[in-house]
This record gives sequence, structure tokens and C-alpha cells, in this order.
Amino acid sequence: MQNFKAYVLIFLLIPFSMFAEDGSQLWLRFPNVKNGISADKIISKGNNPTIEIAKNELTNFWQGQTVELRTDKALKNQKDGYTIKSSSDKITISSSKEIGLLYGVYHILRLQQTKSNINNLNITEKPSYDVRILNHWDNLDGTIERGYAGYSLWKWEDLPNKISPRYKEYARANASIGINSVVLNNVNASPNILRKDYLDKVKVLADIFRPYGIKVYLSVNFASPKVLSGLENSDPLNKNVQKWWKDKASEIYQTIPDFGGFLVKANSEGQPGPQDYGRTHADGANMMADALKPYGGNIMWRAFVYSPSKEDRAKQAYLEFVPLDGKFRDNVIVQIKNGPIDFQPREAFNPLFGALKKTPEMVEFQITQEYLGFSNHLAFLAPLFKEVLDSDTYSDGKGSTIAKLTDGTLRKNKFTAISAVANIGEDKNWTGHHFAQANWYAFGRLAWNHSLSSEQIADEWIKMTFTDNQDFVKPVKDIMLTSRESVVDYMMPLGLHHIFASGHHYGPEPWGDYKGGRPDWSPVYYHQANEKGIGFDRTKSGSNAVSQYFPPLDELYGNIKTTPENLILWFHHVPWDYKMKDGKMLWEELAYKYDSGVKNVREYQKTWDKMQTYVDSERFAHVQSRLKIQTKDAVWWKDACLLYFQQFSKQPIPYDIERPV
Ligand code: GCW
Repeated sequence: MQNFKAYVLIFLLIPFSMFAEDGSQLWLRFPNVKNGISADKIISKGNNPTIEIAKNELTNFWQGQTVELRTDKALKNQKDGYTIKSSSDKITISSSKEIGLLYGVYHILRLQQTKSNINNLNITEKPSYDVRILNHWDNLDGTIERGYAGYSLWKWEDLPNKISPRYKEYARANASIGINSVVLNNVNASPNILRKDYLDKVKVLADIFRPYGIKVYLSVNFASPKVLSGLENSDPLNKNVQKWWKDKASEIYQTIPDFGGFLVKANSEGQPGPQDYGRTHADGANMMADALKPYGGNIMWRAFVYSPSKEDRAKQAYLEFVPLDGKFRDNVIVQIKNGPIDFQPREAFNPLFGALKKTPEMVEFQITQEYLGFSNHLAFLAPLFKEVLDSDTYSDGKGSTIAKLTDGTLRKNKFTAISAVANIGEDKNWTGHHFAQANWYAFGRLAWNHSLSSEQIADEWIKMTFTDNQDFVKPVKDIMLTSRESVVDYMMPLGLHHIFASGHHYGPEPWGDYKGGRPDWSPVYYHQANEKGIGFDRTKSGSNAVSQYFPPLDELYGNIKTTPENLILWFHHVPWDYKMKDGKMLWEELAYKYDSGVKNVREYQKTWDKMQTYVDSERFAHVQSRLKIQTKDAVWWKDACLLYFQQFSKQPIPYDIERPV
């Protein structure tokens, strides 16, 4: 009887679990699975694995006219871009490369899925960046540094023999948005990744990714020669060390002929590097660059360097790298975090952008929400990415935006690149929060075309991932587009930064004062609250970080009156009774900002609750439960910060805002 009940239960559960909506399809939810056009309605020449994928996507999902896939060498200037031309009975996709054709196929599928017009198309696409790369911070033991979607996708133990179907799904998702490179492992790199047995595992992934146009890169540990092979040191000027890297490069390229290159975190947060031997970042990077050069490999050398010193952390990358400008080989690119501290909800842009005149630069964003509520908070990051890319550095005169400095417009680089730390893990829905998928999507779309608006990206993503019903699209888009600013408001408004609880970076700890520990990891160091006011003085009277910005920004940020208010506490120590532009005193303004962040999230909850009829029950409930956490957290942030700062401001919390609980 017991058994019988169990069978009935299983029987009842199977159909539901089979069709359960788990988010695993991401934005690739094409209608009428396996019901596309017949193979004879696809015109293409030649046999190539990438073309095969393109054809499969069409026969599975494309419901329109005949498609011609045409390689056209004349389109070489468009790199992996493509053109699409259509009439009512045929669509022609042309590109100089097979991968461009696959991208074109995903383009028309996206048009179909978002119910856009597909007749009389005349589209020309060219990517903004050559290398559009995800940085995984995945460790070889399966954990992910700052990962909030479960363990790593890469099953190192199982590789090279056992192959997870998700490798291919991952590659397909990336190809669908134009991502063409991945760094597989954490920048805090284990030397073991360069061992022969690991390279054999990496090869398997590279082989799976290749037809999707994706190249593999690895993060490497600077001390690898010494650690792996027992060399006397890892000094970049030591001939034996140089030879070691050359041999390693040769071994890698024999295994993976199209290997992308290395990403390096050196002399940062305890990682080894050239400075251990009195050498410079350029010495270290160039040694590796020389090793990879014969094979066309690149070095992405990170500028995320700082050490506990008297110098403002926000100034350190600039101070270290500007003197090295022009000293790097042409296959080195300096990878710079968008802000000078560390992926905060809002930072001033990194003053290193544009300051290197003779060295290629690339942006590093963080998709994983280390400082934006992990995968519990809904925070759509396209507005953050855009804010940075559109920032005018004035380095080469007005209009020297970070986008133009890094995409080859203002500086003629051998290659251009853009990167972001991935938020992907083995969770069914890939990213923990269903809406965090949108950040992976947004990064890919902007890496492809940085002039897309956040609104366009959100609109596409919602229609592809959920529904095109405007009663859903509109309110949900409003949530997405305001969400990042709401997080800023309830965590760190007005330019506050790094007041997170130490280590995990989730909740608030503005009182954190690690006496005896590292002051540059202490929240009190960053907010500097006292009886007089709050904020970090980076003007001439303070750390003078403003001097690292090009005119007129140095003056603009150096003057409290002209500093944008959303960064006022980033650059100034502001008196509590300072009058803000809206007439409120700083203290009140701060309180209202915190409160408005909370209010917004409460509204998101109400809006989402009304969306129940448009979403499957799984995803509805999942997002609903995360919004509850987000609201609780927002209140926690507001209360913790206001009650703590109130000790210094000695001002009442305005009566019309929600009282601390
Ligand atoms: O954001 C900080 C993180 C570290 C990370 C480091 C880096 C990989 O807290 O976990 O280490 O930056 O970017 O190197």
C-alpha cells in the first residue's frame, strides 16, 4: 500500500516537474520548439560546424521566409558583424565570417521572438569591441569567488571524460548575444590550471565553445614557474622564467590552437607579481606577452592594485600605471575596473581611463552582484554600465567618453576589448535570481553595441524571457530601469561607498573600524562621518584624488557646488547642515534617499504581485520571494545607516519617512 501511494505520487509529480519552469532556457525561448523552416528553405554553401549550428537554429525555430547565409569576404571591415536584408520571400544574412552568420541568425530569431517586423530589413551590424569577454571567478575546487548561483559550471573532476550538456547551452547563450571569449578561472588563480592534466580539461571546453565563436582564456598565477616546476623564482627578467613561459605557451597552443590568452592579477590583494622581484607591471606583462606573441595570444593585465598605505586607495591604480604608459607590448591591454575602489553601487569613474595615452585600456565590469545584494536583489545593471561607458573623461577634449577611448575610436589599438565578471553558476536558472539573467544579457548586448539604450535592452529581454504583453512589459521595465538607483538609495546614496559588512559584502556595517587590521578595508575610512559631517574629502584639502581627472573635471569635482550630488560624498566631506540643491540639509537629504530606496522596493513588490497572471507560477513565486528579501534588506540598510550616522549628525529623522524598526 505504501508503495502504491508512492507510485501514485511519483506519477502525479512527473508531468509537473517535466514542464516546470526553471528559467534554464534564459532568453532563448523561441516559440514552437522544433518547428522551424524545412532545411530546403536554407541556402548556404560549404560545411562548417558554426553554419551547422545556424542551420539547426533555423530549422528548429525560424518561422519565416527562406534564409540565405552568405559568406562575403568584402564585408571584412565589419569584423564579426553582418548584414541582413529581407524581402517577403527571402532573408539574406551576409558576413565575412561564419560566426557573423550565426550572430545574424540569432538577430532574426530575436526579431521574430519580440514580434518585430521582418520585412524590408536592411541592417548592418558591427561589434563595438573585438573581444567581448566574460571573466569567471571560478575556482578549481568548484566554488566561485563572489558567485551567488551555486557552484561552478565547470566540472573539473569530471573533465575531460564526462561532459555536461550545460557547456554547450552556455556557449549557445553567449553566442546569441555576441560574447566571444571567456576566462574560465578566478583571477586569484591556482597555478594548477597550467598543469598538463588541467590543460587537457580546458581543451575539451575550448572544443565545445569553438563552433559558437568563443575563445578560451585563462587566469594565471604569476608564481607558476616556481610553484609548478620548482624554478628558483618567478622573476620576469630571469631567463629560465622567460623560457618556462615560452614552453608553456607552446604546450598550450599545441593543445588549444586558438587559445585567447592570459588574464593576470598581480601584486594585488596578496597575489604574487613582478614587484616581488623589484620589477614593474610592464616587465611582468611583457614577459608573458612575448611568450604568447608568436601564437597571437593576448595579455589582459589588471589595474586593480592597491595596498595598505597612506595613499587614498582611489588613487593607487593611476599612480602605479601612468608612469608605465607606453612601456607595454602591443598584445597587452590594461584591464581597469569601472571605478577606482571596487564595483560599488555607484562610483566616480576610474581616472585611469584616458590617462594611458599609449597603452590600450579596457573596462572590467562586475555582473555578479558582489556589492548589489548578491542574487537576492533585483538590480538591472545596464544603467550602471551605460553610465560608465558614457562618462566623459575629457582626456582628448570634450566627448572623450570611456566608450570611445576603449572601442578604438579615439585610440588606435591593435585590438579592443570589454570584460565583466560573470554571475553564472550551476543553478538551474544559471544566475540565482531570474532577473540577474538580464545582466548577463545586458553585458553581452552592450559589448556588441554600446550605443543601445538600457530601455531597449530591458524591452528585448523582457519580451524574450517572459512575454510581450504590454501589461507586463511596461511595469516590469519600469522596475528594471529604476532598480539600480533604488539599490544605490537604500545602500549608499549621494556617493557613499564601501560601508559593507566586512568579508561577505552583503549587509551594512558603517560602524566597521578594523583597528589593527587594514584601514582601507574599514567602512569608517570610507564614510569619514564625524560631528561635522560625512564623506571622503578627495579635494586639494584632502587626498587630492580630484587632480587625477582631466580638466575641467578636476575643478568640477574639486568644488562642492559643481560636484554632481550623486557623488558629493565621494569627493567631499560635507557638513550635516549643508544645503542641497532641493533646499534640504544634507542630513535630511540622506534620510529621504534611504527612505526612497525602501519605498521603491515596496512598490516593486506590489507591481510584481499584479503580474501573477502573466508569469508561470514558478518564476512568479521565486521573484516574489526574492523581492521580500530585498525589501527587508532595504529596511535593514536604511535603519542601520541612519541610526548609526544619526549619532554624528545629532539630527532627528524626518517625521514623514518610515521610522526605523
Ligand atoms: O572585489 C574584490 C573582491 C575579491 C576579488 C577582487 C578582485 C577576485 O572582493 O573577491 O578577488 O576584488 O577583483 O581581484
